[in-house]
Amino acid sequence: MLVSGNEILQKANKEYYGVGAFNFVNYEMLSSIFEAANEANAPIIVQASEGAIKYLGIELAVGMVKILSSKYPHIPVALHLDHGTSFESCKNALEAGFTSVMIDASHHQFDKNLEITSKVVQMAHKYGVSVEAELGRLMGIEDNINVSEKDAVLINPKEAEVFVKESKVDFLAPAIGTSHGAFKFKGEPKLDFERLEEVKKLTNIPLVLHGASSIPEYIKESFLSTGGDLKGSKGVPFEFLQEAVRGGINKINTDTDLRIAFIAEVRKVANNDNTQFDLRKFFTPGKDAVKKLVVERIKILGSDNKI
Ligand code: PH4
Ligand code: ZN
Repeated sequence: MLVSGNEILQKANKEYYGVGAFNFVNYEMLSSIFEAANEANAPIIVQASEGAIKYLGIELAVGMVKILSSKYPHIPVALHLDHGTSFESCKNALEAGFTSVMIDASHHQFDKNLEITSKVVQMAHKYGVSVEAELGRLMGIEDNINVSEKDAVLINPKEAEVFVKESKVDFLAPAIGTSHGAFKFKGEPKLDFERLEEVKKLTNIPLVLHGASSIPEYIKESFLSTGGDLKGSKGVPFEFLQEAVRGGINKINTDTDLRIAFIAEVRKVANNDNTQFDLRKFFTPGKDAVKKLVVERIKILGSDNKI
């Protein structure tokens, strides 16, 4: 059933588990995510970025989610706008049927971010739609970074407290050292868990981890074995995800892992049979790989059997 993000994440916050938020850009990715949620008996968030919406068309993005959620009526699903860049973008999404939106004004100064976020919250709450905002910058932190450099990049817990109180935002994405894509850490993976715990203590709302892909060894291997190149790639280890959930993260964004898993299978088919041009022969193994990966992540986050 299509529900608001709040319905899914307030429960996760109370019961201390993490819900997977998976990006989709086509039917294959989306249906694999639903199949995985069904297998794991888990609530799920499916999310589309502005780029995904442009690629698919907003009607199709919403339509596919509605059709799939009526196929699996027992699964609580929220359709979330990922990294909405403006009030208009959030308005378009909620008018089209999204049940959750992110306004990402984190590149602005604190006051401006607060002003834009508050406006979106006022509008979205009239529709019963939940809102996510972000504070800090999504960037890896190196071992040799000093305190003031770190403070300039990562979330400030005291600011987070004021931001949440004044904006009435439902979920907050704190920058604690993750970044998007396949190359998250130059040295050893490192996240600021102390800062996370401080933010949770002061806000007590569901928190969101962006850039949470793990690039598990078997997915990497699968991509490399087909002649792909992922030199220097590094993701967020599974134990870090679990520590983040213990520290107050309830929504975990994953896109890169799914892309790599899917494309590795497509590459395999292309390499193994250069006469093949039946799309289904390429996409079926891709879908199976994505489903397996999503089930695995749901279990790591602890949202399996939470329906
Ligand atoms: N996201 C995904 C952003 C995708 O414009 P676009 O469609 O490329 O945007 O918000 C994440 O946090 C994903 O993190 P990941 O890269 O670690 O999977
Ligand atoms: Zn993100």
